[in-house]
Amino acid sequence: MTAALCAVALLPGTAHADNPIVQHIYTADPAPLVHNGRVYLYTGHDEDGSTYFTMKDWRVWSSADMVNWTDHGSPMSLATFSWAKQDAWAGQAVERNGKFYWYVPVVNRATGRMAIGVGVADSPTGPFRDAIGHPLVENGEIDPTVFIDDNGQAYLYWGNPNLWYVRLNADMTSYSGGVNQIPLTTAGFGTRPNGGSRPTMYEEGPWVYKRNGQYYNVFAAKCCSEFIGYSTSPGPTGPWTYRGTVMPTQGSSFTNHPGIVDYKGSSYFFYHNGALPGGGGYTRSVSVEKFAYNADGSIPTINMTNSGPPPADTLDPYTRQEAETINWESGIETEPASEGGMNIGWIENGDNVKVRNVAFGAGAKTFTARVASASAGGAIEVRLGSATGTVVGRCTVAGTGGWQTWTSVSCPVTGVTGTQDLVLRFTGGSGYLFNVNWWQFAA
Ligand code: FUB
Repeated sequence: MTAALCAVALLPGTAHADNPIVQHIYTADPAPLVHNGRVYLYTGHDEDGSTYFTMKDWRVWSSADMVNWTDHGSPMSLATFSWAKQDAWAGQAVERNGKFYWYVPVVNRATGRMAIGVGVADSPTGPFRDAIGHPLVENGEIDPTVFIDDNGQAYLYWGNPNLWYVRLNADMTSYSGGVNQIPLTTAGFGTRPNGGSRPTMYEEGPWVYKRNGQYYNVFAAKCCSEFIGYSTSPGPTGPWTYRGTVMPTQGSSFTNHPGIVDYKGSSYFFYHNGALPGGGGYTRSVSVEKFAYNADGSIPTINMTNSGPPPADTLDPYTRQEAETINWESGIETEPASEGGMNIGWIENGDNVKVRNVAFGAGAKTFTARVASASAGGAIEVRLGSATGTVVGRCTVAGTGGWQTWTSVSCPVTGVTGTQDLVLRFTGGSGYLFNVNWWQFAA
């Protein structure tokens, strides 16, 4: 993966790419959630070199600006559900009364069928635990989406090849009224060419939400390859009307998967494709595009881009920033840090991390980084603009005696004003140099 990502950094035209939003692992099946001024993004995780949907854990990321994403690691995995055998596939998280509920499909070891489990946590970044110790619902189908209506009634929808829902109780971990099937009519979900046993466009991956009194079901359509289509309804249980294409079949993955939120006054569409080196149908990556609804509430056609959305905000370098808050990286990996959160590691000579739209204002004078090294260390070059941009500071990192033995290093910086992209470029000898937990500038 590292070698492949070094290659992408060298490709012409990718220098300003913001998509895919994560480059150090493969991610899939995005499910965004806005909470307390941040976007939390829940994803699956395609294993390197996978030749099937070989997925063992889920991942959480967050952003305050839609261009720099913080890696929160893996707070939920197959091991969270003692009854789960395999296939950590597409889910969605929602907040209710200060708790976070994450609905996911996994294979039930006892039955060999796909079932929906629910994890619960006190924080959007977990850790998540199995809320009920058994499947919430099981009928062999996948891809739960959860939605809480204005009157407090919550719904869980899921399904492939059918489409189902239950009315969740206020505890979010039980339901009333049985399992209901949504009729897949061609009026509701479009007509599939040569559909056979699947006459409508609906395939999988529903994403249900409400906007201006209208209910939307955005879903992966047709197969294979999929496109993203959508239907609307005056109520949460239908009748649905097919409204057409959101995202055409694009990218080198035969699946796609939608997630939509409004954030800081704009609308964002999350999806996945095979855009990373080594990427494809089983090695996917999540990307995001900004869009605006049409005046009548319809969704415009959204195309995949390498550039992604413009920044929704600036990043403050005078507060502590996690090293794993990244716009684009080359060569690094991440891991849990002994001081909490994650750190970046596996850093070799020339690896670098870019952070976009950093508001330095009148001027920064000092750069500080929290570092650890079981080797001889190296140096952090503080650069502006790009990995080949002006070097405005250079911090030496000595060995600390361990990859989790942390110390802080500081160095002066000059000419760091205004709002700029920041690149931390790591230099040293051969092998792994050091880890970085966080960094901060002082004015
Ligand atoms: O990621 C595994 C499966 O692929 C998901 O559950 C589907 O939505 C498709 O993206």
